[in-house]
Amino acid sequence: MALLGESVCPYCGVGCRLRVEGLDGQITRVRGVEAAPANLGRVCAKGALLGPTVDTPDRVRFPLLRQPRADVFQRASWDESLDFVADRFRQIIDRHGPDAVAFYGSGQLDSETAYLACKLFKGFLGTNNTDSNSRLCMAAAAAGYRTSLGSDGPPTCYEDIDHADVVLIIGSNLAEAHPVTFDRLRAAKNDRPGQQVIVVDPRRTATCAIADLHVPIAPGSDIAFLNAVARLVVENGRADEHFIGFHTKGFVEYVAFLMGHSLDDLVAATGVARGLIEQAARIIGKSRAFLSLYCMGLNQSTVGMWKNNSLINLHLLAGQIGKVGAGPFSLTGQPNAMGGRECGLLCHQLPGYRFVEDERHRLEIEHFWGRPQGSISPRNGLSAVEMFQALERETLKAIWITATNPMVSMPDLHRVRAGLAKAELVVVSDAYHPTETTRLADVVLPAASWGEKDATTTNSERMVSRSPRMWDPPGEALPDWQILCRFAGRLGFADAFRYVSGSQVWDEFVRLTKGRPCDMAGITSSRLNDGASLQWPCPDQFHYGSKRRYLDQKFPTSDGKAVFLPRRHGDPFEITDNDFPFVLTTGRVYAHWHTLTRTGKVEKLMARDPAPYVELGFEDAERLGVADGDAVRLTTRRGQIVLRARRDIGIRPGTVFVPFHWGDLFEEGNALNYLTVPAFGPVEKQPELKFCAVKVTKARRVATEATRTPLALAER
Ligand SMILES: Nc1nc2c(c(=O)[nH]1)N[C@H]1C(S)=C(S)[C@@H](COP(=O)(O)OP(=O)(O)OC[C@H]3O[C@@H](n4cnc5c(=O)[nH]c(N)nc54)[C@H](O)[C@@H]3O)O[C@H]1N2
Ligand SMILES: Nc1nc2c(c(=O)[nH]1)N[C@H]1C(S)=C(S)[C@@H](COP(=O)(O)OP(=O)(O)OC[C@H]3O[C@@H](n4cnc5c(=O)[nH]c(N)nc54)[C@H](O)[C@@H]3O)O[C@H]1N2
Ligand code: SF4
Ligand SMILES: [Mo]
Repeated sequence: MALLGESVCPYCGVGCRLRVEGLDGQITRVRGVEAAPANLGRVCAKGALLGPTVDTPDRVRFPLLRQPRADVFQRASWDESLDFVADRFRQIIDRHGPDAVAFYGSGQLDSETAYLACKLFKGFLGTNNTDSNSRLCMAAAAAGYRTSLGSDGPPTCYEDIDHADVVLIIGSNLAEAHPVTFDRLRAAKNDRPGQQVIVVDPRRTATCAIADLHVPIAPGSDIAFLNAVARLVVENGRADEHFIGFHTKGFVEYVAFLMGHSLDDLVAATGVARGLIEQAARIIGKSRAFLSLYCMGLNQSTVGMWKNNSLINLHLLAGQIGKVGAGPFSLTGQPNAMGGRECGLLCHQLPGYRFVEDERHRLEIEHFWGRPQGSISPRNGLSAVEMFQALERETLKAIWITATNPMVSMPDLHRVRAGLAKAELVVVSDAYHPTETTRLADVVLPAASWGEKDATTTNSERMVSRSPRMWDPPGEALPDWQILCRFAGRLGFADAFRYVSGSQVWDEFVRLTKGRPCDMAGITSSRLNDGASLQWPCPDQFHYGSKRRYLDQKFPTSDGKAVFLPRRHGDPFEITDNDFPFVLTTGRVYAHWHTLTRTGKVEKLMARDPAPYVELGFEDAERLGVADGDAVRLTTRRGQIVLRARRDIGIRPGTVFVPFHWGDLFEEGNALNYLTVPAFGPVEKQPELKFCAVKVTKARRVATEATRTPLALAER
């Protein structure tokens, strides 16, 4: 058995460092690296079972071109396929202008690719239509940090878990979605029995196993909960007046706002007993080191940014930020959702936490890229949901999709399918084919995946690491950044996209972060290639990186003060009524990663969670006459699906939960996101994936137990 290398896990944002061992071209063992601060030797089942995902029969090995007017793909050469795509892009831009093309990427792209996609589309093609699935994931957290504290990026680190005396887990199912961080918290709690854990989630999830207090609020009522807690903290005399006076602004208006709402009204909106909220407020008010961990339960909402602001208000009120063991810690979903934001991949961003709408930022980037003034459009581009809507309206003509599977993961899939059908050109770069999205593409490009390329990523705690290439990609597959460079060359930009290595791309990018809040100028390729992992800010190459931010309690706002932002509780976009009386909320299970292209091929993981299901409360199930395993039809204003029922005593009455992993390849037309609503927040533009109104009825048809459809191998 030989060591193949040490690499960051390609799944969740915990960013575990893994030791990968192999024999005769096969991975034989994956273990956690003891010295890695993210995981201290731990690993979860998904990471440990990466082996079977690498060399599968459905890996894309060569570029594939759809045959005209047919549903078959033909193998093509790189030259042929990229010439074709470049010609079509050029024609479309000539006819309709640069905003007729778009790049839809992913928080799973390495920073090298995210940076180059931004450079090519924003700097050279002249459109800000680059966005990523981070829009469905972290946009509200990014906007929340920026508006409250002056900059995106968490102030905290994993070690804070060991120092906190109170941990609030709100809208996060840590045990299943960030299992290694959960294990660390459990261990910390065992070592320090005084540590208290509060979980705020409409469901009694696996995370509640370590909760001292579970507050099962009504879906969507986080702002009411957080405002009620804040009001009680003030009333209990627990506000930190010194911190508030010196380091914040807007406190007077904030308190007036809190006092302007009756506690009874706030409590009523949360749908839980007042005593639970009082208890939470007492625990939080007395805390000496208060840490909160939060994720999609806060972000995936039309008021996601407001939920984030409300949570940060609570930290400011209690002076619980910028010190050891304390702070609002947004858990990142994907392995490089942080890096994507640093590189400026979202449609309102530019590299180094800069913004499209800021003229000075545009000038700085244009100058750096050697582009004439005015090359970068001053208008924000289309965000994720808007891209697919624009395809259907035919204002967007071409889309390049990389490292994401929107035909499973976007809300309102019937519309997504219609959008893709209307597109003049759909290019998908993926590691596997078919996926629900590649089978709707005109061109499928073979991407080198985890272990097959050098790749730099930033995890939840701002830790930047480089994962090495450990083996060769299959067939002619290439790293995503190289595919983009080849494409850029064909569009006439060869000089600006001539890189000898990913290291060179990275070193160019980090120069752009010099002096910015996410300063990575000291995180050079030579340090990363030597195996160093460093947390930004890290301004020069002698700097050891920063575990925590804001320890001087100065915030990157114009006057150095953090801002209280009073946010009112309101209704979600689609409320329940007589026709659609249940709330449908959605999420994940431990064994699976997103749309199953990888974990769906691992026998042990499939054995744990073989098929989709709907979780509904015991009493609701009784009332509907539904037993465990019965078929249940879920109908919303957008579609219907049939799933097996799981009765659960831990879910709020009136709420049902469905995991989103299973797409059309598992059972045609029966994916969760056919039901969900595409409404999104006005600023952060993150869709409301955690809330829509649904009808639940008993069905006769039983959902299939089929495994993934046999692969259509004919075309290769
Ligand atoms: N096993 C596994 N782990 C993963 C992933 C995966 O696919 N599989 N994906 C990764 C990614 S990209 C992400 S973004 C993270 C997501 O990680 P999480 O956000 O922890 O996971 P979810 O299951 O999407 O949602 C978390 C919880 O939010 C609750 N919730 C729903 N509505 C509300 C609400 O209105 N308020 C509150 N307070 N809670 C609510 C749900 O009941 C659910 O338990 O996981 C990452 N880790
Ligand atoms: N209802 C509902 N919907 C949701 C969510 C929810 O909670 N509820 N969560 C949302 C969130 S937070 C997220 S992050 C999204 C995730 O949703 P997606 O991003 O669509 O899910 P993945 O399956 O991770 O898609 C990644 C794709 O990249 C491919 N791939 C793997 N490695 C590589 C590589 O190196 N290069 C390239 N080019 N491709 C590669 C994989 O095969 C796969 O097809 O789902 C969102 N959708
Ligand atoms: S916790 Fe996340 S990063 Fe760590 S091994 Fe599991 S999936 Fe990978
Ligand atoms: Mo995510």
